[in-house]
Amino acid sequence: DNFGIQEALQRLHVNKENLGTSTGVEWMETNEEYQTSYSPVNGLAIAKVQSTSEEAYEAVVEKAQEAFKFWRKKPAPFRGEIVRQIGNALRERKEDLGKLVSYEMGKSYQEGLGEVQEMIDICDFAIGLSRQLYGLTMHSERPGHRMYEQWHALGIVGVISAFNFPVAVWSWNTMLAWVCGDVCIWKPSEKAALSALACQHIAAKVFKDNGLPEGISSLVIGNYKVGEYLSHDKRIPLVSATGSTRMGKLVGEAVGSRLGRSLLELGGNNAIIITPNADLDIAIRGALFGAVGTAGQRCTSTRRLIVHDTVYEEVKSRLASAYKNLTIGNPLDENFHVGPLIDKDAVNSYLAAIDKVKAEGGKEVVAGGLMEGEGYESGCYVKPCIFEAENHFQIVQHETFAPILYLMKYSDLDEAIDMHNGVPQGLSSAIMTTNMREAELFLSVAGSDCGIANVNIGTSGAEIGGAFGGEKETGGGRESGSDAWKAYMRRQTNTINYTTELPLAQGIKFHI
Ligand code: UN1
Repeated sequence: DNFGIQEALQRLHVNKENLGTSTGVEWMETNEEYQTSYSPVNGLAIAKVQSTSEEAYEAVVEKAQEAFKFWRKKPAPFRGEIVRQIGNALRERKEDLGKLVSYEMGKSYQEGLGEVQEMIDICDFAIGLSRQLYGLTMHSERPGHRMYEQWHALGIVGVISAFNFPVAVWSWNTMLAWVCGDVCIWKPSEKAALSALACQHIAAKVFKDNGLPEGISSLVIGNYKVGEYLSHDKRIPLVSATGSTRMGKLVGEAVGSRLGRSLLELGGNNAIIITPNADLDIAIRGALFGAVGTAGQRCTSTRRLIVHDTVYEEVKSRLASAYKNLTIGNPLDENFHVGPLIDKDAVNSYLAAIDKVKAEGGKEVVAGGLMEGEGYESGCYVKPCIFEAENHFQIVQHETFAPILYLMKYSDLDEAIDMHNGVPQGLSSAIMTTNMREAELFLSVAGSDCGIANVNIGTSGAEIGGAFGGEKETGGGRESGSDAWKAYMRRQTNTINYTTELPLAQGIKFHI
């Protein structure tokens, strides 16, 4: 049984004719080598895609520039209407796309569906936003003058996305960018190019059905080199990049050196503080999903648990028994909780991290290791594991994209907050407590230093309505909800004089 994946691929038009580089419905032959997409579920090749050559990239940017001149003049609510149609097309393809995401990158089918739901949600958000791209009006200090600000479309937005959320993160960026009047060039992770191809088909059909030109939605395929085309290109005013801190620094530096804008959503090292006043049923469940969901491959995954010494032993033993009940296997089969890691490189990083934490003095609570035997032929399935560790361990300071959880003990909440903040990353965080003072301290300026701080829910699974992103090495960018749209527009301050005088600001006198 293949869980209907072949049929889903057909319906999503993921087949041999999809070459890779696209400006919409048009696909470009590039003479570059093909790369094969393998599924970590069973190790089989799914399909081949062709990398984008420098010439093809040039053609894409030229089309995008042309399309921008057209698209920016369309009223924003019209652009919202196009996004509404894309949202509806995603509703129709939710199961198929969820399945492809699950098969291509290994998250559970339920999480694949959840990811497509995030796309649908951001479409709805963007539609409303298309009538709310508000600027402020100001009172001028000069008589007979009016001041206001307006937000204009920025231009071409480059979107570099990661394998772990191969479709949702693209949609957070593009749906907002499109209603803002921008056009987008997407470079998906080369590890999840097929999910991107499927999305490109869905969006391109809507653009075509509405008689809109090529170049509003473009796709380029390849490794970091193709990402470099985007980050070095002066014609791209904004590059939004999701991925490792290492990658983000390269993108940020390249874009910064040409004084472009970058929006970075990079690594996390997310912790949950469990206080003596926690509802432990909720705390255990929140920590469990946070640590093992998506096999620990979310940037919001829970990597550290900082537990008060009075509840430490109970948390440890309850977590250990919960881990015993986890089932590991084919993510398309809903009987399994945990799917594979993305590839063998990820498995090697996971194994190396386990060696490292042991070498640094970590104590095993739940053992890790590679799964072997029937159903695990891809070599990508690993056991979620737990170690008692210390916050200053090198490996604890580092984001390992795998289901490894570090347990730590504290006795005083200020000390716990110091430990919590004592890592280079600053994405997501949580406190488990029913005590108002503890919760408010954690959310205060002296509390969590992360972009996301939760009470009585885990670190992962943010809703699209809030701004998503984090501080420090997470890169400082904010995507998705709230006023994250402002990153995709340029602000213009306008002063209009409707008198016959010409008074100068600051009362300066200048007469001839
Ligand atoms: C990511 O891992 O890059 O909050 C994004 C979450 C999801 C998004 C994660 N909504 O876990």
